[in-house]
Amino acid sequence: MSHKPSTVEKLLENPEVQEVTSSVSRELVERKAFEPPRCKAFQGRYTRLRETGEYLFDVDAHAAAQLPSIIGNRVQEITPEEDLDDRVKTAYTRRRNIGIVFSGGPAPGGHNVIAGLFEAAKAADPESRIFGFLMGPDGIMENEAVEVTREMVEAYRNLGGFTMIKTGRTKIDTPEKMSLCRETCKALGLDALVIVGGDDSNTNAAFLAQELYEDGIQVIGVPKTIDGDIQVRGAQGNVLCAMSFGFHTAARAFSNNIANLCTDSSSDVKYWHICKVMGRVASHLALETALQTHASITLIGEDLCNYVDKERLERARKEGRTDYKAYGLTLRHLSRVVCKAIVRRAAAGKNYGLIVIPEGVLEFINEIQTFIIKLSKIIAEYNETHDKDFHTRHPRLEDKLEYLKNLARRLREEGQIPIWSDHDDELFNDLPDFFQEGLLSERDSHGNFPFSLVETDKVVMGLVRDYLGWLRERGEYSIGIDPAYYRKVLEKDSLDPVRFGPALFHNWGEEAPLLVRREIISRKTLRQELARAGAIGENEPVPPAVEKIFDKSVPKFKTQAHFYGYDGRGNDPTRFDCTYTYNLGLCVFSLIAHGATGQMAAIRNLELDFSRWEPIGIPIAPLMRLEERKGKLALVLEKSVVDVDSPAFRVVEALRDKWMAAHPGEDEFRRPGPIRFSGRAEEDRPITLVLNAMGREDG
Ligand code: FBP
Repeated sequence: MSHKPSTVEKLLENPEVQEVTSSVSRELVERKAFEPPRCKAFQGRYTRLRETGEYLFDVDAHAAAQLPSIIGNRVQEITPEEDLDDRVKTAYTRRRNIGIVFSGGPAPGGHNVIAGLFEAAKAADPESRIFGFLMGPDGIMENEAVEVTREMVEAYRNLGGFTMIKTGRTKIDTPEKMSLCRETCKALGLDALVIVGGDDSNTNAAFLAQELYEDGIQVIGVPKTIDGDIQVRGAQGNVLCAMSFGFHTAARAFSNNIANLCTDSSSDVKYWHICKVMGRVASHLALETALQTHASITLIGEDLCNYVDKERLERARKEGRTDYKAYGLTLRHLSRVVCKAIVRRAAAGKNYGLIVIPEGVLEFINEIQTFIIKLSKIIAEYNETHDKDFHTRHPRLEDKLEYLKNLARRLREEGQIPIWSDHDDELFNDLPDFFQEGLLSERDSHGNFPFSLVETDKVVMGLVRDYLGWLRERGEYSIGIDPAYYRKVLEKDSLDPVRFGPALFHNWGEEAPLLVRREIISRKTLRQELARAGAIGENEPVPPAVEKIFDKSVPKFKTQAHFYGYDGRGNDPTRFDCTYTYNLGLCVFSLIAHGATGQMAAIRNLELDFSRWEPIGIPIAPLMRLEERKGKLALVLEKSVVDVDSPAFRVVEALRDKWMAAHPGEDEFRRPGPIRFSGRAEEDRPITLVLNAMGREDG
């Protein structure tokens, strides 16, 4: 039935229709009204900054040489103050211009960093101005900025994304780019610049702090990334920053979706859902997802890479040699780990489940990591020595492969130690096209490998499928049959279960799910084995009920692939992230107001109850290490990967078998539910933090 236009117009004028079609949902109204609590340090009129020598760092000599003005920085503690002496108060409350930029991938909570900074700056002096640089670091270099207003702050308060000023991934890594930044800071009369970003962006912050030191322009970093890999400890192991912001929200968002798949999977019982989750290198997001959902299998790269192939080692030992290739993770081993779990669940009668694969797992696989490093270096060297970059000159996969083949030949002929040998070329050509394409993808401006573009799950699952096929041929992969069901099916056709049971199952007589004997892998072998055991005569057909049981034992391995990344990254922040980021914004202002530079704003005790949160400034320069980037060694802020000795990992390890639920009973899936903004159901911090806090003496 169609409505006349006049009817539709009337409908659109109806207030109820307007309400339900408005972009302002009820959830949004409630979200915006939330006022994140201030931690104790920010409940006074002012704050005080105290340097502490309590925390030591292992300073890298290169960092000391390249960042001399900020290498001696110490941890700064922020405490509340009702009054300050005149000199400090004048500095604290002076009018300031502060620039802020988002850098790298979006992370829920960024807008609240701006909100906290804006409110603290305006409270100190209402004339102070905050400028938001547009589209990431490019905005600084091109002086593309907007002045942040109270309306803008209100419009984006507690909302996800970096929508207000957008973001970008440009690295400020040349003297020319540094000069452009200086020009912009001077043109806007900036007193301070705030860089909200991950390891690479905080690296940018440290170099800019050094560069702008003489100009008196302060630079402060803020730990952002859903990957959760900015975690800072002092040399004695004391936790200074337990987690970057955005991690909790992304993990909760992924977990809600994955938990829904757990429900679907255990209802329809026919699919294995393969869930790749973001996290460029570190598996923190996968670990938290495991804790949130209890998925059947969760791979953790940092754990798997410690693998030692004992059989291979033993073989070599007997031959009187050491086989170094026995150490470390290979694609083959990874697929075996997954297969083992699938086979165990199948034996328990469960031909379905959830596998969580961190996108960065490739980084932990020996052979792939070698390819990533070699190809990054080859591409970087090519770009440095040619007019056109590698990808423009070699647009198609065939062109790239041709280039690599010629490179291997040329290096062999020149007698050089080859970065790309004929052997590399052969191994690389054995990989599927889509995977080759992924490994040859364009690196970002920081030289990072784009893990999110590689179909890691497809590679791993391809191998899993092949290996399962092989196991099936050997009769080692079959679905366990419930003994009661077996009896029922046979008795329905007036057959004696005891006549067929011993011939059909290798564990006949047990109460556990019954497993078809290994010799029986087809209807043909079924007939042969039943006849051999005397359960049927030589020329007698297999009874349909027995065939039905056999068919039921044959696994069909059906998968559905999912990728969780950008969706969680764009989610509106949890209350934890809203509160964390708002306080980070307040912390940034305190650091600036007390003259700090080259520091990263952080909250100590984030893993404990909110009442114990303590804002601090962490010196960035002493955290820098030399790492290979774009084929060269460069100073960068070290990424934190999952610590396999941490309580969070050890708990997951201990419960792994329980969550795999390779038994006929109920699955152990957990339903974290959607992120809730109101009510008491939402947890107040990531489970990873809760567990890791238990490992702390003061926890
Ligand atoms: P940041 O470290 O910049 O926060 O980004 C993290 C991340 O979301 C990774 O998890 C992912 O691999 C990558 O960004 C994706 O990058 P892009 O946005 O360039 O596709």
